[in-house]
Amino acid sequence: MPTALITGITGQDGLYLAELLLAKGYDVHGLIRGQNNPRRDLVSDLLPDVRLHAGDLTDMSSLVRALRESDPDEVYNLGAISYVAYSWENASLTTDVTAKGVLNLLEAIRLHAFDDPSRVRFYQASSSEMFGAAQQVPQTERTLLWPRSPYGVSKVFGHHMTINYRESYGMHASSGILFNHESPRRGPEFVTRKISRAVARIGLGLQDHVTLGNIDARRDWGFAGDYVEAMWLMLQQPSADDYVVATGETRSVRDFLDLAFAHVGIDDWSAHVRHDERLLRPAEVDVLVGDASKAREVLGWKPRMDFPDLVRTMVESDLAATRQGW
Ligand code: NDP
Ligand code: GDR
Repeated sequence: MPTALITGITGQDGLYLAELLLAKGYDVHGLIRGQNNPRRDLVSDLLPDVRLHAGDLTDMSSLVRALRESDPDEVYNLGAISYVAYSWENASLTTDVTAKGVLNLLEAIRLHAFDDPSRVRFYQASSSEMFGAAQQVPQTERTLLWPRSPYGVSKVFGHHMTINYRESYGMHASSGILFNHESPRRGPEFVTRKISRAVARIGLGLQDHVTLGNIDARRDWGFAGDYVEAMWLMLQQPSADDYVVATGETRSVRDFLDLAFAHVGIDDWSAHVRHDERLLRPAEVDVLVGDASKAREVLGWKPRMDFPDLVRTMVESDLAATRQGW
């Protein structure tokens, strides 16, 4: 039975990935931080077979201990401060976790598997935010990186460190450059879930409006459940590499609003959406769209859920949760 250790197991992707690996017969371990993490019960209730290890990406010895206790064949580094807007307010902390945390984990693997570091396969959660203001459209694995936030800069560090450890020590270290992916498990701070939750409440007459920032921003949005499959596929390849994972279609926040409100029978949403310029970012990423040809050709990966289905799934899930009083 292969063994996997997942950092960020309490997050959206961590939950989907753990489910996928358990279904494939893996022994799944997760790193969990904090003395009283409110999401520990969520993981234990949903995935009772996952074994949790206390640890933090900023605490190197906790990573070494988690590796010793789990002795994994595969490590998926999904842990990060992942909210771009927050990364300006806590730039130094974001750098400690999202950038330096990657180095800590790579070093911990090297210490743990000192005889042969390539025996532990490593996945790094890189991001389309690394492209930022890149001029090339669509973005590929070769596109020049031009990050626009402390989060994006931190992800560039982690991305290059992953490549460097592959090249320096022969580690099987792969980097998935994933474009935005969403689901009913998406954190409520991200724009898609903020909208789906608000639209459900507005549709049920419990709320009047939602306040947003830049609704002209365009993203390449896919479904998280599809994207964790690409992570797993990367670690099954004979050699490690970097892959863009995306749908190839770009949509605006306005497009998301159109479909979400239509789902609750509101065609003109203008009275229900307010603008607050405090929600604008110091530097915005205007348009992202990925070219996932390499993932398609080498990994045989393609997204299954399209944009309208994604919006519908999220709004329906929030309608059901709101009706049940969650
Ligand atoms: P989430 O924000 O849902 O989850 C982040 C996870 O990181 C949580 O489990 C959180 O744990 C954990 N974490 C935060 N700080 C630390 C720390 N100091 N040490 C250990 N773990 C920590 O993110 P997603 O699931 O959406 O994303 C997973 C990864 O993929 C992230 O690295 C993200 O940056 C990256 N990514 C995500 C994309 C997306 O569209 N979702 C696209 C591209 C990349 P806790 O519960 O304790 O806070
Ligand atoms: P993003 O996701 O920054 O792309 O990072 P987010 O959903 O936060 O923003 C997407 C776009 O929507 C605009 N926007 C708003 N965003 C939020 N959160 N709240 C608002 O009220 C709002 N109004 C408009 C933003 O300005 C932005 O242009 C996500 C994260 O998961 C990262 O960790 C990941 O690396 C990238 O996706 C790929």
